[in-house]
Amino acid sequence: MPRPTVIIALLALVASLPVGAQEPPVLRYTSWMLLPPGEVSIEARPYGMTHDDYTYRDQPSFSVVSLQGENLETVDGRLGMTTTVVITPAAGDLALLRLTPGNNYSVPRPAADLFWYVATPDAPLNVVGGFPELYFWLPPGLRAGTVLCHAFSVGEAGRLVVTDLEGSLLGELESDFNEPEALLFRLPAPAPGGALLRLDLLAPANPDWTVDDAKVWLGPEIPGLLAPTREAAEAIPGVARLLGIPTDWTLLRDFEGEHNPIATIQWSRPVEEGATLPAYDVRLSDEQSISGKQSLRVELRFPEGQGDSQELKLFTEPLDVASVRRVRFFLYGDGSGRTMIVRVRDASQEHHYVNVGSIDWTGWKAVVADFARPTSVSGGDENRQIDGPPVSVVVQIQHGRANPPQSVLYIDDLAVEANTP
Ligand SMILES: [Ca+2]
Ligand SMILES: [Ca+2]
Ligand SMILES: [Ca+2]
Repeated sequence: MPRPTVIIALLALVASLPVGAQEPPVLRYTSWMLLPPGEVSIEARPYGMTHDDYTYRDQPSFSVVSLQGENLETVDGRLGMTTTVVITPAAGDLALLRLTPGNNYSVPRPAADLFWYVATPDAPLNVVGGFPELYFWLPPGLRAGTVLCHAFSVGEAGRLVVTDLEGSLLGELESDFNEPEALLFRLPAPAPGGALLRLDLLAPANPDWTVDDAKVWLGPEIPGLLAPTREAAEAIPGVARLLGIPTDWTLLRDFEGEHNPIATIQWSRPVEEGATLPAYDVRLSDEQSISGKQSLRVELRFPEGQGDSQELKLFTEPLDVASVRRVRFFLYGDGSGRTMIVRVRDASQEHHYVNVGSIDWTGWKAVVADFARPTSVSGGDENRQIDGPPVSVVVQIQHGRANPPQSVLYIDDLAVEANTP
């Protein structure tokens, strides 16, 4: 029998091993993975194993879902046991695995060499205790990007860190993340083929905080896949194309220099001659930026308590663009809750509108408008295609009774994805 000192030394060694290189992320609630056919062993770990204060009886279950959204199989796990789920070749080259351990934990270990955790705004990674090493791919044409985290319990927090593969720090954010918050990271130089980057969610330095439950997702400018290895991250561009995730963006305007590409500014409802309010101020500014040193600063002011609905429309100058599938820009939000519409006016004066929701965040975040699914189309040649060149992009910012009387927003890096047949 080994002497107790040997056992203690062994335990100390195990405890000092870096968590993560060997230990996959621990998942909770609902998380998704993307993976090829093969076996996945999934440990259903009871919450009570790490928290002796409570036991959840939630039944863990795991579902194989095709890329078309069809539920192919659901397997129930057993708490404290490991279940093997087999994804058959009939599921396709890639399938989704939905893990729903409820309030308990699941630890999936795929046999495949290449697989990915889904981390999108709609399907965030629900991870427990953080993770030390996952990889993602930033598409070409981007000098910056965002990673978001939400750890709603007070005191449950984390430190998001983005580095390049050489270990250079590109961005870091420690927060309680009681509300969703974005880490903005920047590349030192453009990466023509895109960039492979590393993401860690680590224990916070603040001694009053711990890393426990956290939702993590990538900004909409980034394919929402987190890879456990560099090799799996290198495969993301191909996987993204297969899934129809946009990766080929053309940067149109970066709002640098002297020339303001906003050619026309209009209110949707007439404003009296000489009226001091509502008012706007739209100009290039060096107060905030995604690229370079400048962005477009947009200030709106309304009379206090003014309830009339109003809308400010910002038209770009004509842009030399032949076709548009998606429009993307970065918006520095102010949490005002104002709603926004992105419109494209084509060469025939046909107007394509996409409602992109409300500005419910603070700081930089990408806004993506998908014109394959427009909210409405009107006028022009009525062929429901965006026919250029030229086209103009119109950003429409709406004001209503519930919104605060003043907003300052910033817009940077307007880009489009062409409509490839
Ligand atoms: Ca928190
Ligand atoms: Ca800029
Ligand atoms: Ca048209």
